Amino acid sequence: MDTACFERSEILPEPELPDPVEIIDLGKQMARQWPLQGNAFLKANCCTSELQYKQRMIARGRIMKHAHMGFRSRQKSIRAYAEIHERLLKKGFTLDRYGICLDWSMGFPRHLRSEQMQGTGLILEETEDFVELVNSAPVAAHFGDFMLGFPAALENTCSALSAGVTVIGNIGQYFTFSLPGWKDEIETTCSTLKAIALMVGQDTDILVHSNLDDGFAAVFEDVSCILGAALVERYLVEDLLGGRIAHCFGHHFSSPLLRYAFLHALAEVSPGPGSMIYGNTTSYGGTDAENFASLSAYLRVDIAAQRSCATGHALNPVPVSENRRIPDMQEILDAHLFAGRLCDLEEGLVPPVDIDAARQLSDRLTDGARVFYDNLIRGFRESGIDVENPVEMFLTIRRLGGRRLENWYGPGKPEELSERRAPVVMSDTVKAMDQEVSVQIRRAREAGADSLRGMKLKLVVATTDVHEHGKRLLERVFSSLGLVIVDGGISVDPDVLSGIAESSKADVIALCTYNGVALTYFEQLRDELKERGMNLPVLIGGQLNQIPRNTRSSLPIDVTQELRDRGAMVCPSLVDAIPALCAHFGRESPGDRN
Ligand code: B12
Repeated sequence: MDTACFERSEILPEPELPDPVEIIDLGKQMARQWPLQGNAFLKANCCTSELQYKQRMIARGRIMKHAHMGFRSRQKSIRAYAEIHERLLKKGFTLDRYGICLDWSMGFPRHLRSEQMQGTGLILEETEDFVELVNSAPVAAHFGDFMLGFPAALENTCSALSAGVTVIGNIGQYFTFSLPGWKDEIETTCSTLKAIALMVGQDTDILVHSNLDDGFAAVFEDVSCILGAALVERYLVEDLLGGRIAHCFGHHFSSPLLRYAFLHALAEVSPGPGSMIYGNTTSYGGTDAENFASLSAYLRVDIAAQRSCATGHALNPVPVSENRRIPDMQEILDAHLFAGRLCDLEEGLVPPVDIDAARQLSDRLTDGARVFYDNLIRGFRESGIDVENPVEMFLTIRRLGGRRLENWYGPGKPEELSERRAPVVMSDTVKAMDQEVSVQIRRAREAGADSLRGMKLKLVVATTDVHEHGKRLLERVFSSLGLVIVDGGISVDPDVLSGIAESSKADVIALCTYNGVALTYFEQLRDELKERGMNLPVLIGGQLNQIPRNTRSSLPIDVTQELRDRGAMVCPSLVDAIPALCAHFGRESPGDRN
């Protein structure tokens, strides 16, 4: 096959890129100044790293547990770190690790942080703050969000090592996440590579974590390409940088067979212990009671998978409030009590999947992944990329993005009349999205969407952050309802979005927002539009909440009314856009007739 799919100069137009040898040397030299320190977890378990601890747990056949925590307040996080562990212990259950969900403003270098738009996560100002948090209980700390992959990668990694943290990520986020207003990809790349080199330069094995679902797993339609991405990341971290990778996956894996088979396939292609297996968060869409069923469904599979193939991935029972907002302490505790009890009850039960079918699926995944990996390396080489240069490799993968990588290097057969390939193993995200599109089209038509047909309304669809499923849903539904769709971008800044709306002569903006920045973002967008003399209707949906600035509150609060007061067309669900559009453009919707 012809694998030279792009010109080097299109993707790497810089006349010169930083020298990777210098970057790696600098990072490694810093290890003397920033050596790994001890902490409560390492001391209590008499181990040098979480890797050593994981290997011990694998040998003992004990399944590890992970709790993700992301409160804004440092004091509350410290309390929760100690209390969740203690209360579980009293009930006879163990918690092995906490995932600390930093705020996205933490991705910015320290001196720029205070001016940034804040999300909902934890802000740790100084190294001492990392140290205090991590020593609040003898539980391993995992720092994976807004660490590697951001301009502050190096300074955050220094702080984490000083707190005795031995699993740091997140390579997945390097490839897909952006910070508002930050355009310097070279600085981001250098900081990330230096941070990895600093980890590699330690006397102990520090695991370089990657959450595949933060990376391309959300975008790829073919699961074998997701596994292929794990192979590529392993090559980057282990072969090029001399580190050790630990993968995580799970948000988008809903089908029991696929979830189970993927773990086995991952163990085959990337044998080092994994970090954690993330809860199937995309299946949380209902009430708490409904979400408990989702929790149970994926935990049963994960327990069975660990019993048949111990990989050291810690199970992550996600609290059932996940789809409403950041879970509170009691909700985290409840999910863990549920998981602890379920582990006991599952003892001796047969796995909830067909083992032979899982084995076959796992083989298909590994075969497809290897084709993806080989195609990508060959294709990059043929396009003039130095595949042994980590700066070039990291930047090229990030700049090409998931769609092109999958369409060009995927193992599936190319489809006629499209750039896509038929997936070897179709992702659960695609299946769920196809179903949701039909449901939403039907509901929208019932709500009177046909009266908008023929108007050729031009709708710019954008997201304020990495969450793009809502955007894709809107694009597909509204285009089949006869609207003209303009791509407003993912993680797009308000000034850029207003520019797109102006140049495309759009009639409406549809904005999806999830990161707890709804109000600030909307205000900035409205100001930008005003400056351009535009007064476009803006539909907005997703997670319409925010932590008010200068507050002691740790959880975001709903800002629906504030958005309405400022003129936004708030849409709790997609179908709410129909009466709003009908009213604005003077069309009658069925509701008007009642
Ligand atoms: C999938 C997911 C991810 C994926 C996203 C993958 C991708 N490329 O899209 C990944 C794993 C990458 C991810 C990352 C993060 N996530 Co997330 N994620 C989710 C999750 C599970 C689903 C969101 C989703 O896509 N839903 C699918 C859409 C189609 O459904 P929906 O939202 O219900 O949409 C309906 C309506 O809302 C409406 N709608 C939505 N938007 C719009 C817009 C308009 C105009 C209209 C008309 C209608 C409309 O239409 C739909 C149909 O009716 C939610 C939790 C949950 N279960 O909901 C958390 C969640 C949104 N994430 C959250 C967070 C905090 C993050 C991170 C910041 C975590 C971190 N620290 O790393 C990062 C984001 C980093 C960044 N740079 O932005 C929080 C947000 C918290 C809050 N605001 O209170 C949530 C709620 C989870 C939680 N409880 O902590 N996430």
